[in-house]
This record gives sequence, structure tokens and C-alpha cells, in this order.
Amino acid sequence: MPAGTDPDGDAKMPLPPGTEATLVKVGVELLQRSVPTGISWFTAWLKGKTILVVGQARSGKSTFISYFQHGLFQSELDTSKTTTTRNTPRFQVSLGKDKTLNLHVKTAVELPGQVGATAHAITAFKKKPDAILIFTDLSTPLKGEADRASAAWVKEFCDELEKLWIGKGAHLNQIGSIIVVLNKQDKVDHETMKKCKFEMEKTVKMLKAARGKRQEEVFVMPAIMVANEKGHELVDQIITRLAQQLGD
Ligand SMILES: Nc1nc2c(ncn2[C@@H]2O[C@H](COP(=O)(O)OP(=O)(O)OP(=O)(O)O)[C@@H](O)[C@H]2O)c(=O)[nH]1
Ligand SMILES: [Mg+2]
Repeated sequence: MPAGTDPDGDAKMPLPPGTEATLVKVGVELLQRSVPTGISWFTAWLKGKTILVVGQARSGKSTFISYFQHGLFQSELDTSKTTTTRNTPRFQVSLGKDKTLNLHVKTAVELPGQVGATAHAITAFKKKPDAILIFTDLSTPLKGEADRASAAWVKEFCDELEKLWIGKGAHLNQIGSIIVVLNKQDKVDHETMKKCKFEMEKTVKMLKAARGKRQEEVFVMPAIMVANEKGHELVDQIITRLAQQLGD
């Protein structure tokens, strides 16, 4: 973790001049993407993981997949709504100074936000992915109608997913990682982020059968996915956590 940030990515002290540029560079150097070829394609085929990206409409799912796959980070854009399920081709992410941690991604699947939390949970149950990233938008209210409120969305998703897995036998559930992403931290103050994190952590505690036989911890992590000096750091922490839980 670079100097000047705590585990939530909050600034602890003013950064010395010029450090901002270094932070971005560190982020880029720690995560390297490649498309497998030859023998490494075969390894990737054997090990490849399916990662499902679900969550509130307009919360940043497509933006995340673009960064995850290509390492591209842009300013806030007028992106179009995703209207159908999208699957990426195979890619590989290598992490760490010596590239010792590798994540072979068979496909990252994004669901259209507009279809709602229950539909996302049904797809998550049917697809049986290796990991689920649940995207929320910190700038929306916590409570209210599920399609506009972050905690309500996550609660509806978790309730439905848990209901589907109960009685189906958790031993059949091979899930290795579930992460709740609190995105758009740049749009809210520290207090709002903390309150939302607390609420989400309470909600995900109800996941038991849906957490599968490995019963891995469900992490709740803030993110910023538009260009700024802290942005890479937070999203890289999420990808690192994913790789630690699923990595080869
Ligand atoms: N301020 C800010 N804007 C963001 C962030 N991440 C994404 N956005 C913006 O949010 C908008 C929606 O992003 P998308 O990635 O298209 O969201 P989505 O979840 O794929 O949306 P749907 O496909 O419609 O469900 C775009 O204008 C992004 O540039 C962030 O961390 N901060
Ligand atoms: Mg989208």
C-alpha cells in the first residue's frame, strides 16, 4: 500500500509533491494483463475462472470490467446502459512485484443493471461462477426502492441467492469469492462510506449456504473507478483480494 493511504484508501496525510503520478504508475506496474497464447492458453483453459459482475444500474460494472480486462482507466464518461449479458474473452492478470500471483479469467460476465436484484441472484445461482462481485453506487441512498438504493439492492440480492441455495446443498456450491464493491467513493464523504460499509457488512452476514463449502469471508471494499490519484489503488486492492481468494 503506498504511503499516505489507509486500508480504506483514505488519505492520512498530505502526499508530497509528485507522489500522485507515482501512485498511478505503481498501480499499473503491479497488475499486468495478457491474453494467453500457446501453452499458456492451455493452462488458462484448465484453470480459468468465471467471474460474475452484478449490481445496481449505473454503479460502474462495465467500467470495472474494462479496467479488469485491459487496465484502462478514464474520466467519468457518458457510458451506455448494458442491455444484454456480456462475456469477455479469456485473459490473465498477474499481480505483485514478481508477478507471483496469477488469475486466469475464463470469462468475466456482466449483467444489465436494469433487470434488478432478484434477476441477478437467479442468474448467479444458475451460472455457478467462481466469484461474484456485487457493485453498489455510494451516491445513491442506502434505503428505499431496491433499484435506486444500495443497501436495499444488496439485501434483495442476498435474500434471493440464499433462498435459492438453501436446501440445494452447499457442497455443490463451489463459490470461492464474494466481494461487495462500494463504488464512486469520490462522490461521498468518509462518514457516508463508513455507514454504508457497516450496513453492507451486516447484510452479507446472512449469507451462509450461498457462501458455499469454503465459507470464505465476504469482503466489503470501497472503490473509485474514474481517473484520480487514489483510484487505481482501491480497485487494485479489490482485484488483489479476488486473486488471493481464487488465484492459481
Ligand atoms: N464519479 C464516478 N463515476 C463513476 C465511477 N465508476 C463509474 N462511474 C461512472 O458511472 C456511470 C455508469 O458506469 P457504468 O460502468 O456504465 O455502469 P454499469 O453498472 O455498467 O451500468 P448499467 O450497465 O446501466 O447497469 C458512467 O458515467 C461512469 O463513468 C466512480 O468511481 N466515480
Ligand atoms: Mg454496464
